Amino acid sequence: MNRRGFCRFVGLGAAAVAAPRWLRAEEKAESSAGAKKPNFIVIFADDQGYADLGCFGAEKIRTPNLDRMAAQGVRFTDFYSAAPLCSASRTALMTGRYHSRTGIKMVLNARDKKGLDLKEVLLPQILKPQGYATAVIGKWHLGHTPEYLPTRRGFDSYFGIPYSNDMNIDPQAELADDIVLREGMTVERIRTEPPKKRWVPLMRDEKVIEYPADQSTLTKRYTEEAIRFITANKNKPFFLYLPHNMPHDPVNASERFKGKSAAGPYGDAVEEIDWSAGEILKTLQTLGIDDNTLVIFTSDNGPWQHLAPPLHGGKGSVWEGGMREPCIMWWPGRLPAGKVCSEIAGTIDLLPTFARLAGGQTPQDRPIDGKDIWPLMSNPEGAQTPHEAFFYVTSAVRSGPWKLHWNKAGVQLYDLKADIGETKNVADQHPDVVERLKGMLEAYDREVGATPGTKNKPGEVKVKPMGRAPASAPAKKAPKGKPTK
Ligand SMILES: [Ca+2]
Repeated sequence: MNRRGFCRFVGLGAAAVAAPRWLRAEEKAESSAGAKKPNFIVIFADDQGYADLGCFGAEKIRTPNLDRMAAQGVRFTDFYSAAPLCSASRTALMTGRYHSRTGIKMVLNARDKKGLDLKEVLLPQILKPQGYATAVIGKWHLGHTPEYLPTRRGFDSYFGIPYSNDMNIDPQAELADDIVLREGMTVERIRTEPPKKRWVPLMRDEKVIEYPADQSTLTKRYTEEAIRFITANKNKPFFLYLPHNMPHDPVNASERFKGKSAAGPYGDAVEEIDWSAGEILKTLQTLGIDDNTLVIFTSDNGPWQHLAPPLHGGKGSVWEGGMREPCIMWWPGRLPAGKVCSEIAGTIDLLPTFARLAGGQTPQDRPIDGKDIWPLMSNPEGAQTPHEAFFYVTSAVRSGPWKLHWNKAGVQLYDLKADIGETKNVADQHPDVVERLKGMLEAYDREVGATPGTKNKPGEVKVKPMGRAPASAPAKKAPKGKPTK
Protein backbone atom coordinates (compact mmCIF):
# COMPACT_ATOMS: atom_id res chain seq x y z
CA MET A 1 0.00 0.00 0.00
CA ASN A 2 1.43 3.39 -0.91
CA ARG A 3 1.20 6.37 1.39
CA ARG A 4 -1.86 7.86 -0.26
CA GLY A 5 -3.62 4.48 -0.09
CA PHE A 6 -2.73 4.14 3.58
CA CYS A 7 -4.16 7.59 4.37
CA ARG A 8 -7.37 6.77 2.55
CA PHE A 9 -7.58 3.50 4.47
CA VAL A 10 -7.45 5.24 7.87
CA GLY A 11 -9.82 7.92 6.60
CA LEU A 12 -7.43 10.87 6.85
CA GLY A 13 -6.01 13.28 4.27
CA ALA A 14 -2.34 12.97 3.48
CA ALA A 15 -1.58 16.35 5.01
CA ALA A 16 -3.41 15.61 8.25
CA VAL A 17 -1.24 12.77 9.45
CA ALA A 18 2.40 11.83 9.47
CA ALA A 19 3.32 8.56 7.76
CA PRO A 20 3.48 5.56 10.08
CA ARG A 21 6.85 4.58 11.48
CA TRP A 22 7.35 1.59 9.14
CA LEU A 23 6.60 3.70 6.08
CA ARG A 24 8.89 6.53 7.18
CA ALA A 25 11.68 4.02 7.68
CA GLU A 26 11.17 2.69 4.17
CA GLU A 27 11.25 6.17 2.65
CA LYS A 28 14.37 7.00 4.62
CA ALA A 29 16.11 3.86 3.42
CA GLU A 30 15.29 4.77 -0.17
CA SER A 31 16.55 8.31 0.12
CA SER A 32 19.77 7.36 1.91
CA ALA A 33 20.49 4.73 -0.73
CA GLY A 34 19.99 7.45 -3.35
CA ALA A 35 22.26 9.85 -1.50
CA LYS A 36 24.98 7.21 -1.39
CA LYS A 37 25.18 7.03 -5.18
CA PRO A 38 24.77 10.48 -6.71
CA ASN A 39 23.97 11.05 -10.37
CA PHE A 40 26.57 12.75 -12.55
CA ILE A 41 25.97 14.92 -15.60
CA VAL A 42 28.89 16.42 -17.52
CA ILE A 43 27.89 19.02 -20.12
CA PHE A 44 30.95 19.49 -22.34
CA ALA A 45 30.95 22.29 -24.92
CA ASP A 46 33.26 22.10 -27.94
CA ASP A 47 35.70 24.96 -28.60
CA GLN A 48 33.88 27.34 -26.28
CA GLY A 49 36.00 30.21 -25.02
CA TYR A 50 36.69 31.15 -21.42
CA ALA A 51 34.74 34.40 -21.56
CA ASP A 52 31.80 33.19 -23.65
CA LEU A 53 29.34 32.92 -20.76
CA GLY A 54 27.66 35.82 -18.98
CA CYS A 55 29.02 34.69 -15.62
CA PHE A 56 32.55 34.69 -17.11
CA GLY A 57 32.26 38.17 -18.60
CA ALA A 58 30.43 37.77 -21.95
CA GLU A 59 28.57 40.92 -22.93
CA LYS A 60 26.99 39.87 -26.21
CA ILE A 61 26.13 36.23 -25.53
CA ARG A 62 23.12 35.64 -23.29
CA THR A 63 23.45 32.62 -20.98
CA PRO A 64 20.80 33.11 -18.27
CA ASN A 65 20.53 29.41 -17.43
CA LEU A 66 24.25 28.83 -16.97
CA ASP A 67 24.52 32.11 -15.08
CA ARG A 68 21.77 30.90 -12.73
CA MET A 69 23.55 27.56 -12.42
CA ALA A 70 26.65 29.50 -11.28
CA ALA A 71 24.59 31.60 -8.86
CA GLN A 72 23.24 28.39 -7.32
CA GLY A 73 26.57 26.56 -7.45
CA VAL A 74 30.31 27.02 -7.73
CA ARG A 75 32.18 28.79 -10.51
CA PHE A 76 35.77 27.65 -11.12
CA THR A 77 38.06 30.33 -12.55
CA ASP A 78 41.27 28.26 -12.83
CA PHE A 79 39.88 25.09 -14.38
CA TYR A 80 41.77 23.35 -17.19
CA SER A 81 40.91 20.96 -19.98
CA ALA A 82 44.33 19.22 -19.84
CA ALA A 83 44.82 19.55 -23.63
CA PRO A 84 44.08 22.27 -26.19
CA LEU A 85 42.45 20.01 -28.80
CA CYS A 86 39.44 17.69 -29.00
CA SER A 87 40.55 14.04 -28.78
CA ALA A 88 43.39 14.72 -26.37
CA SER A 89 41.12 16.73 -24.09
CA ARG A 90 38.42 14.02 -24.08
CA THR A 91 41.07 11.41 -23.28
CA ALA A 92 42.01 13.31 -20.12
CA LEU A 93 38.36 13.64 -19.08
CA MET A 94 37.59 9.95 -19.65
CA THR A 95 40.80 8.50 -18.13
CA GLY A 96 41.89 11.02 -15.47
CA ARG A 97 45.29 10.95 -17.20
CA TYR A 98 47.18 13.43 -19.33
CA HIS A 99 46.78 12.32 -22.95
CA SER A 100 50.58 12.31 -23.39
CA ARG A 101 50.64 9.12 -21.29
CA THR A 102 48.08 7.34 -23.44
CA GLY A 103 49.45 7.69 -26.97
CA ILE A 104 46.27 9.31 -28.28
CA LYS A 105 46.71 11.79 -31.13
CA MET A 106 45.67 15.37 -30.50
CA VAL A 107 42.81 15.03 -32.99
CA LEU A 108 41.41 11.86 -34.59
CA ASN A 109 39.66 12.11 -37.94
CA ALA A 110 37.33 9.99 -40.07
CA ARG A 111 40.28 8.23 -41.75
CA ASP A 112 41.74 7.03 -38.45
CA LYS A 113 41.04 3.38 -37.72
CA LYS A 114 42.38 3.66 -34.21
CA GLY A 115 41.10 5.28 -31.06
CA LEU A 116 41.87 5.60 -27.38
CA ASP A 117 43.96 2.58 -26.35
CA LEU A 118 41.71 -0.29 -25.25
CA LYS A 119 43.93 -0.78 -22.20
CA GLU A 120 42.79 2.57 -20.79
CA VAL A 121 40.11 2.44 -18.07
CA LEU A 122 37.34 4.93 -18.74
CA LEU A 123 35.17 6.75 -16.20
CA PRO A 124 31.96 4.81 -17.04
CA GLN A 125 33.86 1.54 -16.54
CA ILE A 126 34.49 2.62 -12.96
CA LEU A 127 30.84 3.62 -12.43
CA LYS A 128 29.18 0.58 -14.05
CA PRO A 129 30.16 -1.85 -11.26
CA GLN A 130 28.60 0.63 -8.82
CA GLY A 131 25.22 0.14 -10.49
CA TYR A 132 25.22 3.19 -12.76
CA ALA A 133 23.28 3.58 -15.99
CA THR A 134 25.63 5.34 -18.43
CA ALA A 135 25.12 7.23 -21.69
CA VAL A 136 26.99 9.46 -24.11
CA ILE A 137 24.86 11.94 -26.01
CA GLY A 138 26.91 14.07 -28.40
CA LYS A 139 30.40 14.05 -29.86
CA TRP A 140 32.63 11.10 -28.91
CA HIS A 141 35.96 11.60 -30.74
CA LEU A 142 37.94 8.77 -29.15
CA GLY A 143 37.71 6.38 -32.09
CA HIS A 144 34.81 5.70 -34.47
CA THR A 145 35.43 2.07 -35.48
CA PRO A 146 33.30 -0.41 -33.49
CA GLU A 147 35.84 -1.49 -30.87
CA TYR A 148 36.47 2.12 -29.83
CA LEU A 149 32.87 3.29 -29.67
CA PRO A 150 31.27 4.29 -26.34
CA THR A 151 29.15 1.11 -26.25
CA ARG A 152 32.39 -0.92 -26.01
CA ARG A 153 33.93 1.40 -23.41
CA GLY A 154 31.49 1.30 -20.51
CA PHE A 155 28.55 3.27 -21.87
CA ASP A 156 25.16 1.57 -22.18
CA SER A 157 24.14 3.74 -25.09
CA TYR A 158 25.38 6.33 -27.54
CA PHE A 159 23.64 8.95 -29.66
CA GLY A 160 25.67 11.54 -31.51
CA ILE A 161 28.40 12.27 -34.02
CA PRO A 162 31.61 10.21 -33.77
CA TYR A 163 34.07 13.10 -34.22
CA SER A 164 34.12 16.83 -35.03
CA ASN A 165 31.28 18.35 -37.02
CA ASP A 166 33.68 19.71 -39.70
CA MET A 167 34.96 16.25 -40.65
CA ASN A 168 33.29 13.73 -43.01
CA ILE A 169 32.25 10.08 -43.15
CA ASP A 170 34.27 6.88 -43.15
CA PRO A 171 33.00 5.16 -46.34
CA GLN A 172 33.14 1.83 -44.46
CA ALA A 173 30.95 3.05 -41.59
CA GLU A 174 28.23 0.67 -40.42
CA LEU A 175 24.87 1.92 -41.61
CA ALA A 176 21.54 1.19 -39.93
CA ASP A 177 18.94 -0.56 -42.11
CA ASP A 178 16.55 2.35 -41.60
CA ILE A 179 19.17 5.09 -42.08
CA VAL A 180 17.78 8.51 -42.95
CA LEU A 181 19.64 9.74 -46.03
CA ARG A 182 19.53 13.46 -46.73
CA GLU A 183 20.78 15.78 -49.48
CA GLY A 184 20.25 13.12 -52.16
CA MET A 185 22.69 10.68 -50.58
CA THR A 186 22.44 6.94 -51.19
CA VAL A 187 24.26 4.00 -49.62
CA GLU A 188 26.04 3.49 -52.95
CA ARG A 189 27.33 7.06 -52.92
CA ILE A 190 28.52 6.76 -49.29
CA ARG A 191 30.49 3.66 -50.23
CA THR A 192 32.03 4.92 -53.45
CA GLU A 193 32.31 8.71 -53.55
CA PRO A 194 34.99 10.80 -51.88
CA PRO A 195 33.49 11.93 -48.55
CA LYS A 196 32.20 15.47 -48.55
CA LYS A 197 33.73 17.81 -45.99
CA ARG A 198 31.48 18.91 -43.12
CA TRP A 199 28.98 16.15 -43.85
CA VAL A 200 29.12 13.99 -40.75
CA PRO A 201 27.17 10.90 -39.71
CA LEU A 202 24.75 10.77 -36.78
CA MET A 203 24.99 7.48 -34.89
CA ARG A 204 22.89 5.51 -32.49
CA ASP A 205 24.99 2.99 -30.55
CA GLU A 206 27.19 1.47 -33.27
CA LYS A 207 25.40 2.39 -36.48
CA VAL A 208 24.88 5.47 -38.60
CA ILE A 209 21.20 6.45 -38.48
CA GLU A 210 21.35 9.73 -40.43
CA TYR A 211 23.67 11.08 -43.10
CA PRO A 212 24.54 13.85 -43.46
CA ALA A 213 23.41 14.76 -39.96
CA ASP A 214 21.14 17.80 -39.84
CA GLN A 215 23.50 19.90 -37.75
CA SER A 216 21.01 22.67 -37.11
CA THR A 217 18.91 20.41 -34.89
CA LEU A 218 21.62 18.45 -33.09
CA THR A 219 21.72 20.51 -29.88
CA LYS A 220 17.94 20.28 -29.65
CA ARG A 221 17.89 16.53 -30.33
CA TYR A 222 20.72 15.89 -27.84
CA THR A 223 18.68 17.75 -25.23
CA GLU A 224 15.53 15.73 -25.89
CA GLU A 225 17.55 12.52 -25.76
CA ALA A 226 19.20 13.64 -22.49
CA ILE A 227 15.82 14.34 -20.89
CA ARG A 228 14.57 10.91 -21.97
CA PHE A 229 17.64 9.24 -20.45
CA ILE A 230 17.37 11.16 -17.17
CA THR A 231 13.65 10.43 -16.87
CA ALA A 232 14.08 6.72 -17.64
CA ASN A 233 16.81 6.41 -15.00
CA LYS A 234 15.39 8.66 -12.29
CA ASN A 235 15.24 5.81 -9.78
CA LYS A 236 18.81 4.57 -10.16
CA PRO A 237 22.19 6.22 -10.24
CA PHE A 238 23.24 7.45 -13.67
CA PHE A 239 26.13 9.08 -15.46
CA LEU A 240 25.18 11.22 -18.43
CA TYR A 241 28.05 12.52 -20.54
CA LEU A 242 26.70 15.25 -22.82
CA PRO A 243 29.49 16.47 -25.10
CA HIS A 244 27.81 18.97 -27.44
CA ASN A 245 29.42 19.31 -30.86
CA MET A 246 28.67 23.03 -30.77
CA PRO A 247 29.93 25.75 -30.82
CA HIS A 248 32.69 24.09 -32.90
CA ASP A 249 32.86 25.45 -36.44
CA PRO A 250 30.68 25.11 -38.58
CA VAL A 251 28.42 26.69 -35.99
CA ASN A 252 24.72 26.06 -36.28
CA ALA A 253 21.56 26.36 -34.22
CA SER A 254 17.90 25.38 -34.50
CA GLU A 255 15.32 27.82 -35.89
CA ARG A 256 14.40 29.14 -32.45
CA PHE A 257 17.97 30.38 -31.86
CA LYS A 258 19.22 31.15 -35.37
CA GLY A 259 19.95 34.83 -35.92
CA LYS A 260 19.03 35.79 -32.35
CA SER A 261 22.36 36.43 -30.66
CA ALA A 262 24.18 39.76 -30.81
CA ALA A 263 27.36 37.69 -31.16
CA GLY A 264 26.29 36.16 -34.49
CA PRO A 265 26.03 32.43 -35.35
CA TYR A 266 28.59 31.48 -32.70
CA GLY A 267 26.46 33.26 -30.08
CA ASP A 268 23.33 31.49 -31.38
CA ALA A 269 25.02 28.12 -30.83
CA VAL A 270 26.15 29.01 -27.30
CA GLU A 271 22.72 30.41 -26.42
CA GLU A 272 21.10 27.14 -27.52
CA ILE A 273 23.53 25.18 -25.34
CA ASP A 274 22.55 27.49 -22.48
CA TRP A 275 18.87 26.71 -23.15
CA SER A 276 19.75 23.02 -23.19
CA ALA A 277 21.43 23.25 -19.77
CA GLY A 278 18.35 25.02 -18.44
CA GLU A 279 16.06 22.24 -19.70
CA ILE A 280 18.24 19.63 -18.00
CA LEU A 281 18.26 21.42 -14.64
CA LYS A 282 14.51 21.92 -14.93
CA THR A 283 14.03 18.19 -15.59
CA LEU A 284 16.08 17.27 -12.51
CA GLN A 285 13.98 19.62 -10.39
CA THR A 286 10.68 18.34 -11.79
CA LEU A 287 11.72 14.75 -11.11
CA GLY A 288 12.86 15.70 -7.60
CA ILE A 289 16.40 14.38 -8.13
CA ASP A 290 18.23 17.71 -8.28
CA ASP A 291 19.50 17.29 -4.71
CA ASN A 292 21.14 14.01 -5.68
CA THR A 293 22.68 15.09 -8.99
CA LEU A 294 26.01 16.77 -9.62
CA VAL A 295 25.95 18.76 -12.86
CA ILE A 296 29.17 20.13 -14.34
CA PHE A 297 29.47 22.47 -17.32
CA THR A 298 32.80 23.06 -19.03
CA SER A 299 34.48 23.05 -22.47
CA ASP A 300 37.06 20.81 -24.18
CA ASN A 301 39.46 23.53 -25.30
CA GLY A 302 39.69 27.24 -26.07
CA PRO A 303 37.97 29.04 -28.93
CA TRP A 304 39.01 28.47 -32.53
CA GLN A 305 37.64 31.35 -34.56
CA HIS A 306 37.99 34.16 -32.06
CA LEU A 307 39.98 35.10 -29.00
CA ALA A 308 39.34 34.52 -25.32
CA PRO A 309 40.14 37.80 -23.59
CA PRO A 310 41.45 38.40 -21.00
CA LEU A 311 43.35 35.22 -21.78
CA HIS A 312 46.11 34.98 -24.39
CA GLY A 313 45.84 32.55 -27.32
CA GLY A 314 43.13 30.04 -28.21
CA LYS A 315 42.54 26.50 -29.39
CA GLY A 316 45.70 24.56 -30.15
CA SER A 317 47.95 26.60 -27.90
CA VAL A 318 49.19 26.10 -24.36
CA TRP A 319 48.60 29.72 -23.55
CA GLU A 320 45.78 30.07 -21.03
CA GLY A 321 43.30 30.74 -23.85
CA GLY A 322 43.87 27.25 -25.23
CA MET A 323 43.28 25.27 -22.06
CA ARG A 324 41.65 27.32 -19.31
CA GLU A 325 37.90 26.74 -19.51
CA PRO A 326 34.78 28.20 -18.02
CA CYS A 327 33.52 25.70 -15.42
CA ILE A 328 30.39 25.60 -13.27
CA MET A 329 29.44 22.89 -10.78
CA TRP A 330 25.91 22.58 -9.40
CA TRP A 331 24.51 20.26 -6.77
CA PRO A 332 21.77 21.89 -4.67
CA GLY A 333 22.19 21.24 -0.97
CA ARG A 334 25.62 19.62 -1.38
CA LEU A 335 27.67 22.40 -3.00
CA PRO A 336 27.47 25.95 -1.69
CA ALA A 337 25.62 28.55 -3.77
CA GLY A 338 27.24 31.49 -5.52
CA LYS A 339 30.83 30.68 -4.56
CA VAL A 340 33.98 30.99 -6.66
CA CYS A 341 36.95 28.64 -6.59
CA SER A 342 40.23 30.08 -7.88
CA GLU A 343 42.38 27.05 -7.21
CA ILE A 344 43.87 24.83 -9.94
CA ALA A 345 41.52 22.02 -10.99
CA GLY A 346 40.60 20.36 -14.26
CA THR A 347 38.78 17.70 -16.22
CA ILE A 348 41.41 15.11 -15.19
CA ASP A 349 40.00 15.44 -11.67
CA LEU A 350 36.50 14.29 -12.53
CA LEU A 351 37.37 10.57 -12.71
CA PRO A 352 38.88 10.31 -9.21
CA THR A 353 36.23 12.63 -7.76
CA PHE A 354 33.29 10.73 -9.27
CA ALA A 355 34.88 7.41 -8.33
CA ARG A 356 35.04 8.42 -4.68
CA LEU A 357 31.52 9.88 -4.61
CA ALA A 358 30.15 6.72 -6.24
CA GLY A 359 32.06 4.36 -3.94
CA GLY A 360 34.25 3.07 -6.77
CA GLN A 361 38.00 2.82 -7.16
CA THR A 362 40.42 4.45 -9.56
CA PRO A 363 42.79 2.09 -11.43
CA GLN A 364 45.71 1.18 -9.17
CA ASP A 365 48.06 -0.18 -11.85
CA ARG A 366 48.90 3.09 -13.63
CA PRO A 367 49.50 6.75 -12.80
CA ILE A 368 46.27 8.75 -12.49
CA ASP A 369 47.05 12.46 -12.82
CA GLY A 370 43.68 13.70 -11.60
CA LYS A 371 42.88 14.21 -7.91
CA ASP A 372 39.75 14.02 -5.82
CA ILE A 373 38.65 17.68 -5.76
CA TRP A 374 35.61 17.24 -3.52
CA PRO A 375 37.32 19.48 -0.89
CA LEU A 376 37.47 22.31 -3.48
CA MET A 377 33.89 21.73 -4.60
CA SER A 378 32.42 21.66 -1.10
CA ASN A 379 34.65 24.42 0.33
CA PRO A 380 35.55 26.50 -2.74
CA GLU A 381 36.87 29.52 -0.93
CA GLY A 382 38.73 27.67 1.82
CA ALA A 383 40.34 24.53 0.42
CA GLN A 384 43.61 24.41 -1.50
CA THR A 385 44.27 22.66 -4.78
CA PRO A 386 45.68 19.14 -4.49
CA HIS A 387 47.86 19.83 -7.57
CA GLU A 388 51.41 20.88 -6.80
CA ALA A 389 51.87 21.10 -10.57
CA PHE A 390 49.56 21.15 -13.56
CA PHE A 391 51.05 20.29 -16.98
CA TYR A 392 50.07 21.84 -20.31
CA VAL A 393 50.84 19.03 -22.76
CA THR A 394 54.64 18.83 -22.43
CA SER A 395 55.86 22.37 -22.89
CA ALA A 396 54.44 24.32 -19.95
CA VAL A 397 53.69 23.83 -16.27
CA ARG A 398 51.79 25.76 -13.62
CA SER A 399 52.41 25.63 -9.88
CA GLY A 400 50.50 28.03 -7.64
CA PRO A 401 50.40 31.39 -9.46
CA TRP A 402 53.47 30.60 -11.58
CA LYS A 403 53.41 29.34 -15.14
CA LEU A 404 56.54 28.33 -17.00
CA HIS A 405 56.76 27.86 -20.77
CA TRP A 406 59.86 25.96 -21.83
CA ASN A 407 60.44 25.30 -25.50
CA LYS A 408 62.79 25.95 -28.41
CA ALA A 409 62.44 29.69 -27.91
CA GLY A 410 63.66 29.41 -24.33
CA VAL A 411 61.99 29.96 -20.99
CA GLN A 412 59.17 32.30 -20.05
CA LEU A 413 57.68 32.73 -16.59
CA TYR A 414 54.35 34.40 -15.83
CA ASP A 415 52.59 35.20 -12.57
CA LEU A 416 49.03 34.28 -13.53
CA LYS A 417 47.43 35.82 -10.45
CA ALA A 418 48.88 39.23 -11.36
CA ASP A 419 49.02 38.74 -15.14
CA ILE A 420 46.28 36.42 -16.42
CA GLY A 421 47.02 37.47 -20.04
CA GLU A 422 50.65 36.21 -19.91
CA THR A 423 52.05 39.55 -21.05
CA LYS A 424 55.08 40.06 -18.75
CA ASN A 425 57.85 37.48 -18.75
CA VAL A 426 59.29 37.64 -15.23
CA ALA A 427 61.80 34.78 -15.57
CA ASP A 428 64.77 37.07 -14.89
CA GLN A 429 63.29 38.29 -11.59
CA HIS A 430 62.54 34.81 -10.24
CA PRO A 431 65.39 32.41 -11.13
CA ASP A 432 64.55 30.16 -8.17
CA VAL A 433 60.96 29.70 -9.38
CA VAL A 434 62.20 29.01 -12.92
CA GLU A 435 64.52 26.29 -11.65
CA ARG A 436 61.81 24.70 -9.50
CA LEU A 437 59.29 24.62 -12.37
CA LYS A 438 61.90 23.44 -14.87
CA GLY A 439 62.60 20.54 -12.52
CA MET A 440 58.90 19.66 -12.45
CA LEU A 441 58.62 19.82 -16.23
CA GLU A 442 61.78 17.74 -16.70
CA ALA A 443 60.51 15.04 -14.37
CA TYR A 444 57.10 14.97 -16.05
CA ASP A 445 58.49 15.01 -19.59
CA ARG A 446 60.84 12.12 -18.72
CA GLU A 447 57.89 10.16 -17.40
CA VAL A 448 55.77 10.63 -20.54
CA GLY A 449 58.70 10.24 -22.92
CA ALA A 450 59.17 13.83 -24.04
CA THR A 451 62.40 15.84 -24.15
CA PRO A 452 62.25 18.94 -21.97
CA GLY A 453 62.83 22.27 -23.64
CA THR A 454 62.60 21.00 -27.20
CA LYS A 455 58.94 21.46 -27.83
CA ASN A 456 57.41 23.83 -30.29
CA LYS A 457 57.28 27.58 -30.50
CA PRO A 458 56.30 29.58 -27.45
CA GLY A 459 52.92 28.52 -26.21
CA GLU A 460 52.02 26.36 -29.18
CA VAL A 461 51.68 22.63 -29.46
CA LYS A 462 53.36 20.78 -32.30
CA VAL A 463 50.15 19.71 -34.03
CA LYS A 464 48.73 22.37 -36.27
CA PRO A 465 45.07 22.31 -35.33
CA MET A 466 43.06 21.17 -38.31
CA GLY A 467 44.89 23.17 -40.93
CA ARG A 468 44.57 26.54 -39.27
CA ALA A 469 47.12 28.44 -37.28
CA PRO A 470 46.25 28.63 -33.61
CA ALA A 471 45.62 32.06 -32.16
CA SER A 472 48.98 33.07 -30.79
CA ALA A 473 48.98 36.85 -30.97
CA PRO A 474 48.25 38.76 -27.76
CA ALA A 475 44.51 39.04 -27.20
CA LYS A 476 44.18 42.69 -28.07
CA LYS A 477 41.58 42.72 -30.77
CA ALA A 478 39.35 40.05 -32.24
CA PRO A 479 39.46 39.39 -36.00
CA LYS A 480 37.04 41.57 -37.92
CA GLY A 481 33.51 40.22 -38.04
CA LYS A 482 34.08 37.64 -35.32
CA PRO A 483 32.46 37.84 -31.93
CA THR A 484 34.74 39.03 -29.15
CA LYS A 485 32.68 37.65 -26.32
CA1 LIG B 1 37.26 21.08 -29.32
